[in-house]
Amino acid sequence: MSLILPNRRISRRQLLQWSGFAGGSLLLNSCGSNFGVTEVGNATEPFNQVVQSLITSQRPVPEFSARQIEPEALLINSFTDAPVIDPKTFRLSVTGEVNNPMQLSLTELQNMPKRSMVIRHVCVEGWAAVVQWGGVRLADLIALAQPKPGVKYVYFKSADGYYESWDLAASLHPQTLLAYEKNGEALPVDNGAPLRLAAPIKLGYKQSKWVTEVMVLSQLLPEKGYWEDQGYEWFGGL
Ligand SMILES: Nc1nc2c(c(=O)[nH]1)N[C@H]1C(S)=C(S)[C@@H](COP(=O)(O)O)O[C@H]1N2
Ligand SMILES: [Mo]
Repeated sequence: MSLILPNRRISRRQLLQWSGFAGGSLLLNSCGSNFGVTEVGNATEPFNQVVQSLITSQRPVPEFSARQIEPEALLINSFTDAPVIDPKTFRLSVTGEVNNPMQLSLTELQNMPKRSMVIRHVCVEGWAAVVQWGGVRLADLIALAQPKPGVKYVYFKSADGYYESWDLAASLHPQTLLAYEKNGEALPVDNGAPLRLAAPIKLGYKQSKWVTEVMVLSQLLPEKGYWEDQGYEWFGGL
Protein backbone atom coordinates (compact mmCIF):
# COMPACT_ATOMS: atom_id res chain seq x y z
CA MET A 1 0.00 0.00 0.00
CA SER A 2 1.39 3.36 -0.81
CA LEU A 3 1.79 6.03 1.74
CA ILE A 4 1.47 9.29 -0.06
CA LEU A 5 2.38 12.33 1.93
CA PRO A 6 -0.25 15.07 1.93
CA ASN A 7 2.32 17.41 0.52
CA ARG A 8 5.82 16.93 -0.73
CA ARG A 9 7.50 18.25 2.35
CA ILE A 10 9.31 15.95 4.64
CA SER A 11 8.74 16.86 8.24
CA ARG A 12 11.42 16.83 10.86
CA ARG A 13 9.56 13.99 12.56
CA GLN A 14 9.52 11.88 9.39
CA LEU A 15 13.18 12.51 8.82
CA LEU A 16 13.97 11.46 12.34
CA GLN A 17 11.81 8.36 12.00
CA TRP A 18 13.51 7.32 8.80
CA SER A 19 16.90 8.20 10.19
CA GLY A 20 16.66 5.12 12.38
CA PHE A 21 17.56 3.02 9.37
CA ALA A 22 20.27 5.34 8.16
CA GLY A 23 21.96 4.96 11.50
CA GLY A 24 21.88 8.69 11.29
CA SER A 25 22.21 11.39 13.77
CA LEU A 26 23.49 13.59 10.99
CA LEU A 27 20.18 14.92 9.85
CA LEU A 28 20.59 18.31 11.40
CA ASN A 29 22.68 20.69 9.41
CA SER A 30 24.71 23.47 10.92
CA CYS A 31 21.76 25.82 11.01
CA GLY A 32 19.70 23.29 12.88
CA SER A 33 17.27 23.29 10.02
CA ASN A 34 16.11 20.18 8.23
CA PHE A 35 15.16 19.72 4.65
CA GLY A 36 11.48 20.43 4.42
CA VAL A 37 11.32 22.66 7.44
CA THR A 38 10.41 26.08 6.15
CA GLU A 39 12.34 28.78 7.89
CA VAL A 40 12.38 31.94 5.88
CA GLY A 41 14.44 34.96 6.71
CA ASN A 42 17.52 33.00 7.63
CA ALA A 43 20.52 34.94 6.38
CA THR A 44 22.43 31.78 5.59
CA GLU A 45 19.65 29.98 3.81
CA PRO A 46 20.28 26.27 4.18
CA PHE A 47 20.89 24.61 0.87
CA ASN A 48 18.17 22.13 1.63
CA GLN A 49 15.63 24.89 1.29
CA VAL A 50 16.89 25.39 -2.25
CA VAL A 51 16.36 21.68 -2.78
CA GLN A 52 12.87 21.95 -1.39
CA SER A 53 11.91 24.88 -3.56
CA LEU A 54 13.11 22.94 -6.60
CA ILE A 55 10.87 20.05 -5.64
CA THR A 56 7.77 22.04 -4.87
CA SER A 57 8.11 24.12 -8.03
CA GLN A 58 7.82 21.07 -10.24
CA ARG A 59 4.42 20.12 -11.54
CA PRO A 60 3.60 16.43 -11.71
CA VAL A 61 3.01 14.82 -15.10
CA PRO A 62 -0.57 13.48 -15.49
CA GLU A 63 -0.72 9.75 -14.79
CA PHE A 64 -2.66 6.90 -16.36
CA SER A 65 -5.22 4.69 -14.65
CA ALA A 66 -4.40 1.12 -13.63
CA ARG A 67 -6.64 -0.14 -16.45
CA GLN A 68 -4.37 1.48 -19.02
CA ILE A 69 -1.28 -0.50 -18.01
CA GLU A 70 0.19 -2.38 -21.01
CA PRO A 71 1.89 -5.40 -19.40
CA GLU A 72 3.24 -6.80 -22.67
CA ALA A 73 4.45 -3.53 -24.16
CA LEU A 74 7.49 -2.93 -21.95
CA LEU A 75 10.28 -4.61 -23.89
CA ILE A 76 13.44 -5.71 -22.15
CA ASN A 77 16.22 -3.45 -23.36
CA SER A 78 19.61 -4.20 -21.81
CA PHE A 79 23.03 -3.80 -23.39
CA THR A 80 24.22 -6.96 -21.69
CA ASP A 81 22.98 -9.84 -19.55
CA ALA A 82 21.24 -8.99 -16.30
CA PRO A 83 23.77 -8.83 -13.45
CA VAL A 84 23.36 -11.21 -10.51
CA ILE A 85 22.37 -9.29 -7.36
CA ASP A 86 21.38 -10.92 -4.07
CA PRO A 87 18.54 -8.75 -2.74
CA LYS A 88 19.45 -9.76 0.84
CA THR A 89 22.95 -8.34 0.69
CA PHE A 90 22.14 -5.55 -1.76
CA ARG A 91 22.96 -2.05 -0.56
CA LEU A 92 22.23 1.23 -2.28
CA SER A 93 24.99 3.76 -1.64
CA VAL A 94 24.17 7.46 -1.61
CA THR A 95 27.46 9.30 -1.93
CA GLY A 96 29.17 12.38 -3.32
CA GLU A 97 28.89 15.93 -2.04
CA VAL A 98 26.56 15.13 0.85
CA ASN A 99 26.84 15.55 4.60
CA ASN A 100 25.22 12.21 5.32
CA PRO A 101 26.37 9.45 2.97
CA MET A 102 24.22 6.36 3.36
CA GLN A 103 24.10 2.67 2.61
CA LEU A 104 20.57 1.33 2.52
CA SER A 105 19.28 -2.22 2.31
CA LEU A 106 16.23 -3.08 0.24
CA THR A 107 14.17 -3.49 3.43
CA GLU A 108 15.21 -0.06 4.63
CA LEU A 109 14.22 1.43 1.27
CA GLN A 110 10.89 -0.39 1.41
CA ASN A 111 10.25 1.02 4.88
CA MET A 112 10.41 4.54 3.49
CA PRO A 113 7.25 6.20 2.20
CA LYS A 114 6.19 4.44 -0.99
CA ARG A 115 5.07 6.25 -4.11
CA SER A 116 3.18 4.47 -6.87
CA MET A 117 2.58 5.86 -10.35
CA VAL A 118 1.31 4.76 -13.75
CA ILE A 119 3.32 6.48 -16.48
CA ARG A 120 4.51 5.97 -20.04
CA HIS A 121 7.99 4.62 -20.65
CA VAL A 122 9.39 5.81 -23.99
CA CYS A 123 12.40 4.21 -25.68
CA VAL A 124 14.14 6.07 -28.51
CA GLU A 125 14.17 2.84 -30.46
CA GLY A 126 10.52 3.43 -31.27
CA TRP A 127 8.39 1.75 -28.63
CA ALA A 128 6.54 2.85 -25.53
CA ALA A 129 4.58 1.25 -22.71
CA VAL A 130 2.25 2.36 -19.93
CA VAL A 131 3.71 0.90 -16.75
CA GLN A 132 3.05 1.08 -13.01
CA TRP A 133 6.11 1.63 -10.87
CA GLY A 134 6.31 1.61 -7.08
CA GLY A 135 9.25 2.76 -5.04
CA VAL A 136 10.84 5.60 -3.13
CA ARG A 137 11.17 9.14 -4.34
CA LEU A 138 14.72 9.93 -5.27
CA ALA A 139 14.10 13.37 -3.72
CA ASP A 140 13.48 11.74 -0.33
CA LEU A 141 16.79 9.88 -0.52
CA ILE A 142 18.70 12.96 -1.61
CA ALA A 143 17.10 14.95 1.20
CA LEU A 144 18.18 12.35 3.75
CA ALA A 145 21.72 12.47 2.39
CA GLN A 146 21.80 16.25 2.99
CA PRO A 147 23.41 17.61 -0.19
CA LYS A 148 26.03 20.31 0.17
CA PRO A 149 25.58 23.73 -1.41
CA GLY A 150 26.37 23.84 -5.12
CA VAL A 151 25.36 20.34 -6.15
CA LYS A 152 23.81 20.24 -9.63
CA TYR A 153 23.94 16.67 -10.93
CA VAL A 154 23.13 13.16 -9.83
CA TYR A 155 25.06 10.14 -11.08
CA PHE A 156 23.75 6.61 -11.12
CA LYS A 157 25.97 3.56 -11.22
CA SER A 158 24.54 0.19 -12.18
CA ALA A 159 25.68 -3.35 -11.49
CA ASP A 160 25.96 -4.15 -15.23
CA GLY A 161 28.42 -1.29 -15.82
CA TYR A 162 25.76 1.10 -17.08
CA TYR A 163 26.04 4.66 -15.82
CA GLU A 164 23.92 7.78 -16.14
CA SER A 165 23.84 11.40 -15.05
CA TRP A 166 20.81 13.58 -14.50
CA ASP A 167 20.29 17.25 -13.74
CA LEU A 168 19.31 17.93 -10.13
CA ALA A 169 15.86 19.34 -10.96
CA ALA A 170 14.80 16.18 -12.79
CA SER A 171 16.28 14.05 -10.01
CA LEU A 172 14.16 15.88 -7.45
CA HIS A 173 10.97 15.72 -9.52
CA PRO A 174 8.12 14.25 -7.44
CA GLN A 175 7.67 11.42 -9.98
CA THR A 176 11.31 10.41 -10.18
CA LEU A 177 11.44 7.10 -8.31
CA LEU A 178 13.87 4.39 -7.45
CA ALA A 179 11.44 1.58 -8.11
CA TYR A 180 11.33 -1.90 -6.61
CA GLU A 181 7.87 -2.75 -7.99
CA LYS A 182 6.48 -3.07 -11.53
CA ASN A 183 2.77 -3.49 -12.32
CA GLY A 184 1.98 -4.34 -8.70
CA GLU A 185 4.61 -7.05 -8.32
CA ALA A 186 8.22 -7.25 -7.23
CA LEU A 187 10.41 -5.74 -9.94
CA PRO A 188 11.61 -8.54 -12.27
CA VAL A 189 15.36 -9.01 -12.63
CA ASP A 190 15.34 -8.16 -16.36
CA ASN A 191 13.61 -4.86 -15.57
CA GLY A 192 16.35 -3.89 -13.11
CA ALA A 193 15.71 -5.63 -9.77
CA PRO A 194 16.21 -4.90 -7.03
CA LEU A 195 16.20 -1.16 -7.84
CA ARG A 196 15.82 0.98 -10.96
CA LEU A 197 15.07 4.54 -11.94
CA ALA A 198 11.59 5.35 -13.22
CA ALA A 199 10.27 8.78 -14.21
CA PRO A 200 7.78 10.20 -16.74
CA ILE A 201 10.07 13.11 -17.61
CA LYS A 202 13.03 11.31 -19.21
CA LEU A 203 13.57 8.90 -22.10
CA GLY A 204 14.11 5.20 -21.46
CA TYR A 205 17.89 5.24 -21.68
CA LYS A 206 18.05 7.70 -18.76
CA GLN A 207 16.24 5.19 -16.53
CA SER A 208 19.05 3.08 -15.16
CA LYS A 209 18.30 -0.46 -14.08
CA TRP A 210 20.17 -2.35 -11.31
CA VAL A 211 21.16 0.92 -9.60
CA THR A 212 23.76 0.43 -6.86
CA GLU A 213 24.98 3.97 -6.27
CA VAL A 214 23.50 7.45 -6.35
CA MET A 215 26.20 10.11 -6.37
CA VAL A 216 25.35 13.78 -5.85
CA LEU A 217 27.87 16.13 -7.50
CA SER A 218 28.43 19.78 -8.38
CA GLN A 219 29.99 19.00 -11.76
CA LEU A 220 29.43 16.69 -14.68
CA LEU A 221 32.07 14.00 -15.11
CA PRO A 222 33.60 13.42 -18.57
CA GLU A 223 31.54 10.21 -18.68
CA LYS A 224 27.97 11.45 -18.94
CA GLY A 225 26.11 8.24 -19.61
CA TYR A 226 26.43 4.88 -21.34
CA TRP A 227 24.48 5.91 -24.45
CA GLU A 228 25.27 9.62 -24.22
CA ASP A 229 28.96 8.82 -24.58
CA GLN A 230 28.03 7.12 -27.87
CA GLY A 231 26.20 10.17 -29.18
CA TYR A 232 22.78 10.20 -27.52
CA GLU A 233 21.55 13.51 -26.20
CA TRP A 234 22.34 14.10 -22.51
CA PHE A 235 19.17 15.77 -21.20
CA GLY A 236 16.89 13.09 -22.65
CA GLY A 237 13.71 14.87 -21.67
CA LEU A 238 10.20 13.74 -22.56
N1 LIG B 1 21.65 -0.76 -16.26
C1 LIG B 1 20.98 -0.57 -17.41
N2 LIG B 1 19.93 0.26 -17.40
C2 LIG B 1 19.22 0.48 -18.53
C3 LIG B 1 19.58 -0.14 -19.76
C4 LIG B 1 20.68 -1.03 -19.73
O1 LIG B 1 21.07 -1.63 -20.74
N3 LIG B 1 21.36 -1.23 -18.53
N4 LIG B 1 18.84 0.14 -20.90
C5 LIG B 1 18.05 1.40 -20.90
C6 LIG B 1 17.07 1.50 -21.99
S1 LIG B 1 17.63 1.99 -23.51
C7 LIG B 1 15.73 1.36 -21.78
S2 LIG B 1 14.57 1.67 -22.97
C8 LIG B 1 15.22 0.86 -20.48
C9 LIG B 1 14.44 -0.41 -20.70
O2 LIG B 1 13.90 -0.86 -19.50
P1 LIG B 1 13.23 -2.30 -19.48
O3 LIG B 1 14.25 -3.28 -19.98
O4 LIG B 1 12.80 -2.52 -18.07
O5 LIG B 1 12.05 -2.22 -20.43
O6 LIG B 1 16.26 0.62 -19.54
C10 LIG B 1 17.30 1.55 -19.59
N5 LIG B 1 18.16 1.32 -18.46
MO1 LIG C 1 15.74 2.67 -24.69
